[in-house]
Amino acid sequence: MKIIHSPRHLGHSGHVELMNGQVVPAFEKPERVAMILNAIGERPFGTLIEPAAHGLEALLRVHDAAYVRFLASAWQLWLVDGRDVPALPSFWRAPGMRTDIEPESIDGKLGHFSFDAGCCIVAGTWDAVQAGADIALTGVDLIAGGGKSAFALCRPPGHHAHAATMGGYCFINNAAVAAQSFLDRGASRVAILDVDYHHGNGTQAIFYDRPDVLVCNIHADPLQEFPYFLGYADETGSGAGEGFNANFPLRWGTDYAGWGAALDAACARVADYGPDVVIVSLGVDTYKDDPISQFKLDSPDYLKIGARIAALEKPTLFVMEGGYAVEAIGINVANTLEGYLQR
Ligand code: Q9C
Ligand code: ZN
Repeated sequence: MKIIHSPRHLGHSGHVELMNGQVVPAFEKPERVAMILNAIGERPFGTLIEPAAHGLEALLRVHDAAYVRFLASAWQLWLVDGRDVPALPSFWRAPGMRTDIEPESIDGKLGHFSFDAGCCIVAGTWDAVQAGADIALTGVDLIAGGGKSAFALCRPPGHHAHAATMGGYCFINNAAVAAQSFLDRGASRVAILDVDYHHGNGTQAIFYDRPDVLVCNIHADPLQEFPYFLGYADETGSGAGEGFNANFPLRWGTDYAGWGAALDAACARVADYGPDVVIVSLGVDTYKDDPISQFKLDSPDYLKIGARIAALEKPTLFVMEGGYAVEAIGINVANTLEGYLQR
């Protein structure tokens, strides 16, 4: 399996986030990728490759032009306002306020284009985000060219990002960009299977009214967990997309018995759909010792996840999302890929 990686992710490093009423060091940090590379390097997995540059065209198929313009310019605008610490949003609209105006002020723009304070922006953020999208698109190249599988080692993650909104550590929705790119290259049906602990609200929203992308999400119940305001079981798609979104919310404390049953149900939906390609939004924050999560999966369980996905017998692009137990993230990712390859 080709592993697509770029050191440019190192340019993005959020300094802090808010948790339990406190400012704490960011959980989404560069060490995550280093640990994954270490674990993969210890197994006979195939080759590490660098992404090819793809430009912004494919991003603009999924994201609003004004949002992409904002991401590309936010750090410079923040500096112009005299600050030299990382940028962070802290103002959001309430229902009833104006949504049609992008403020001039960088603080207003940060709120306009975000839904939480989970996305720090530093000097290297936009470059890292572009590299991440190039990584996903290089994975599309490999599979569109006849490859059976690939692993897009994206960082920062993407599945919380909407068409014009960052949040949950995510800026550009790498999985959504890849899905649209498969369609643009001739695929007629793409399935996205999101196994990250958190609901992939951005991915769901981007494809919610469309039948050409099936989105299946297995995640912590939003009654209990971020992103709170999307990811419920009654969200099944709208209009032409009705029936092409499936959510499997699970309560805190779920172990592999419960989680694996949801994976079987989600995989049955994917198989029924008959996609040309499967994109796996691969988060391993379902792990028992994840510092911000409440599921109970153990490292050997990820071998089973990989094997279950392989049983779909579809070309498969794995796209990295979350996972914050740095000491185990590499083993858990490598186990997923090994389970997939060994079936
Ligand atoms: N400060 C992904 O896994 N914050 N994003 C939770 C802790 C949001 C996770 C509270 C977590 C976002 C890609
Ligand atoms: Zn997550």
